[in-house]
Amino acid sequence: MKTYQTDQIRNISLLGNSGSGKTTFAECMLLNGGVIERRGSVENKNTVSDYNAIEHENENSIYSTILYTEFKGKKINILDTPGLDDFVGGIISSLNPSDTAMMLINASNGIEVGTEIQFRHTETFNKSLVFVINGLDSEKSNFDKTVELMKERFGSNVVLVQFPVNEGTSFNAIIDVITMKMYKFPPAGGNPEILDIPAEYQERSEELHNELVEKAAENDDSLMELFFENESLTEDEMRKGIKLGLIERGIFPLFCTSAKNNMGIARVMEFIVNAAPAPNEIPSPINTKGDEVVCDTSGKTSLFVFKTSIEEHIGEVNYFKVMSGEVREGMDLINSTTSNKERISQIFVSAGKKREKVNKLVAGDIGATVKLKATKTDHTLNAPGQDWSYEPIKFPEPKFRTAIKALSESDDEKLGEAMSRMHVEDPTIIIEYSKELKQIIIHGQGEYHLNILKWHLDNEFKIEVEFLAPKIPYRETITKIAQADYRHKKQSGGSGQFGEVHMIIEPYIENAPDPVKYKVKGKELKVNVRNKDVYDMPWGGKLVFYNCIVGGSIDARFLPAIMKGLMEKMEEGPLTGSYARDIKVAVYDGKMHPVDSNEISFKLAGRNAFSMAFKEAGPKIMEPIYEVEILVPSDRMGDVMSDLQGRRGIVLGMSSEKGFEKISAKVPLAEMNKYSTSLSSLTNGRAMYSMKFSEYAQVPGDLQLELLKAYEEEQNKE
Ligand SMILES: Nc1nc2c(ncn2[C@@H]2O[C@H](COP(=O)(O)OP(=O)(O)OP(=O)(O)O)[C@@H](O)[C@H]2O)c(=O)[nH]1
Ligand SMILES: [Mg+2]
Repeated sequence: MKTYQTDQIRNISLLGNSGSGKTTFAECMLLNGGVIERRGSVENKNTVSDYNAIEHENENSIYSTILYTEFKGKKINILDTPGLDDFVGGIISSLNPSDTAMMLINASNGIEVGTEIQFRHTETFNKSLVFVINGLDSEKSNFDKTVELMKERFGSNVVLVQFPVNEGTSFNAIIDVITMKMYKFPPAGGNPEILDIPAEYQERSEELHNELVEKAAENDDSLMELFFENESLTEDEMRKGIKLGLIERGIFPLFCTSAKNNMGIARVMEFIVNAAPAPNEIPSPINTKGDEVVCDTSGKTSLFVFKTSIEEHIGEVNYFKVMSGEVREGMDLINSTTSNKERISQIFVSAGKKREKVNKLVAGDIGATVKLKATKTDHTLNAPGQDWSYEPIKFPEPKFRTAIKALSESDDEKLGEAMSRMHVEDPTIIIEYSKELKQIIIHGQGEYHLNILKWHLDNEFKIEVEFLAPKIPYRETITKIAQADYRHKKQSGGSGQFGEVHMIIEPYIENAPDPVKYKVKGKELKVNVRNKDVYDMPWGGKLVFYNCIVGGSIDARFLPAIMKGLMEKMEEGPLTGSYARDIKVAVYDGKMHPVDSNEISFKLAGRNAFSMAFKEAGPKIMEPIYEVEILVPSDRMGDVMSDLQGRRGIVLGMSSEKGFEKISAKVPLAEMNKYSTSLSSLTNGRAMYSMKFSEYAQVPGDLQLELLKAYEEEQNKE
């Protein structure tokens, strides 16, 4: 392949709800560019994208796939993304290197939840956006309705470049109001006949042409002047205005296709090479030092790795965008994260699993390399002497978690390796080795997402695992003052043990004064704080320890042991073995034995006195509460609301948001297990949600009893 210059490159990510036709569309782009000779299909499991076995099995994209095609002297890098929100990692990591997002909309279904979610991602990443209404050959296709909904939802920036002729099962032509021509396709699709617009469509074409001209002129004063002067713009002037509008997200041009029949894709590709921005025409990225990185081949070499996959027989494949300068085969670059020198021994352009070697790639281009020592997604490779790096790709918060366990313990290590490998390929899979819950928890974007992980473990790594309900990271605390004393005594032959601790505990309240006296069992007890230590618990909250020992009843050298005993119980709370927090402990008296008192005695005495006092101090279990935001179509609002109430959810607010109802609520984590699956079935997959930790709150009394009972049963089992 020849080396394409920056202005000859277009980086396009294909977005759209699952089933909108992205992979099929990409296949047409490769055929039209001569990268393949025959089109495969998703049904026949032989498309260039979707080459993973699991994608064949599920007949939908699960990973993003990097492809390229060559068209009219330009190179189009294509990032085919998975439409399902479970695989949002592939969408976000593809938006990063792309300069223009192309959103496919299914002509029969109109705006779907995936359309909505991904439109928001293009807003977040400020990407130029082109719309394509695909599937105009379908029986249920409804172009006008879809356009109406799009203008309602995405506003007046949606501007038609084309409209279909003979929409439905006999769809075979498109009218384009930039070129003011009709494109009539042969039954097998492919190259159209370019004809004059038939009289019956003239009026509509003129109308739409003027609308587009006006919109194009809006983006540049000199074009506006030309427009006022000539009451129109030439095709090239229109393209210039549209490009400026695209860069500003001031215009969302809309095209018409049937990817299944390869109708209209070549015209879209023509638009992309003529009017979509090249990598050096979009705003320059800012590196972490705050410098603008200009997309210029004469600049210093800097590559950003936006995706890493692990391929059999090859190992890690790092996909990168050349942010500045050029990369040549054999070059040594420095990884600004690891400071390692990395030899770029080979450079590839890839179309699915097909890889073609190239000698060099210039600024703005996308490529892949292999056999690097320790380079991962989000890493930057620079020419020696330069230490740029770029903001890491921001993936959404996880919204589904499960515990995982290898069926056979001998697989534990293999499981760890396999999972960290999957995290490298998909950073939205987060593995947590929870010491607290004594579980391995995997966090992901949905049940389907984690079932794919399980599929890989079963089929590729041959590790049998089971998913278990993840435990809830409860917290324990107290609500009132309690006193306890405990004598630990073991004096039956050999070295004895003896230690006695008297303590008072009370809830920790911010800025409350140190204790002076307590009322315990009706009697007043004065304490004299000799020393105070405040500990921030690693899991949140405080522990305050007061040494109020008088008269040397406990030697100072045993206080750290008492503290150790306390900490053990703070780590494994007396109620359910959960972390405890926000407690003040005053040790005010005790007893020692001249011979038998030692550290272990006082650790145990401290620990048990604390447990006893804890159980008398109005102990409470706290549960994590999450803020949940749900976007749901209004016709399903009632179902979602009552389901939330059934999950002890407290609705904080509701608002209409562009065709969706937005519900904000606070829901206990314990009630959110498998929520993505329930929400999807409640709304036919037409809702989306996000959740993030909010605070801890006391569990209801009946639940506390249940948890205590369950813990007791567990203890008895051990
Ligand atoms: N009738 C019709 N079917 C189409 C068209 N484009 C795609 N399809 C079919 O729609 C189904 C989904 O197509 P894909 O290309 O896999 O859709 P996708 O957007 O990649 O879906 P995900 O990978 O799940 O995000 C397949 O059965 C295609 O054959 C079209 O233009 N017309
Ligand atoms: Mg696909």
